[in-house]
Amino acid sequence: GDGTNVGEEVDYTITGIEPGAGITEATDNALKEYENLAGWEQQNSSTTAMLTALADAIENEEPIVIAGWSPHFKFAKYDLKYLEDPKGVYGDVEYISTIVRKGLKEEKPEAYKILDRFHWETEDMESVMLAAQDMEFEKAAQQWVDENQEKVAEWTKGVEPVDGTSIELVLTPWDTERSSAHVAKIVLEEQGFEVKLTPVDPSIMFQAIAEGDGDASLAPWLPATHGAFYEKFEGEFEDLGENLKGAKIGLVVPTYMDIDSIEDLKP
Ligand code: PBE
Repeated sequence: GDGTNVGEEVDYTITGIEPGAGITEATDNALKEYENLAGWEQQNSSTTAMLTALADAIENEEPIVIAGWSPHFKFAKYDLKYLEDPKGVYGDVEYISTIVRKGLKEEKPEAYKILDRFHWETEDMESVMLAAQDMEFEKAAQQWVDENQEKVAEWTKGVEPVDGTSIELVLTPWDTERSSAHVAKIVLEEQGFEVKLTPVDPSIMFQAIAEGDGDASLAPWLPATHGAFYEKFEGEFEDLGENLKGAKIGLVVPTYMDIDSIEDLKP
């Protein structure tokens, strides 16, 4: 087909994820910005529901338009493509940043040092996410730590062990962030910290760090995905810079769909 009836085929619906996700807000913006999306809707429920709908569509080679992101196993499992986004609503390449509460550097300098150094590659995160398909995140993260002792040693070099100092890491409820949070937890625990992981929505994550309810988060996707939340609390937390490069969000379709751009989604 030439893509002219895609809208009708998918009932003018973008299959989204949780209402509180950054990508949900970006998709709401896309619905406003692209004139050709007039009359389209975003359906929000959960990542699990989106993945089920995607699996069903692919099984039947039916069209589907999802709110998608990478790193994520769906790209390894299925043939998928990002739709071009000529208006740049979803931003370009994203990075994941580490933010900490003000005062952490002075109060828990050893944790600060480790968090400041924590960075890894897309492949590292993906290997934890893949392993976690068959086991708990705790185990998958432990496996990564065991296999990457050199990298971990770089983060902990010269850091004095502590005796049960508590530290709270705030994360968002997606596998990318479960991976980084569990790896950081293990590394901090090996240094004697007592680590609590608290999953919250992206908007709450920035607020929690700004208000000092949590110590740190490895979960902000920037500059676009969580950019609005970031700006709202800017100056009220410390940004330690990227811990992973090369993330991305956007509208995603199976490669068998004969469209390339968001502008090919017809009203
Ligand atoms: N995500 C994964 C999240 C952040 C990590 C892209 C689904 C979001 O807030 O959209």
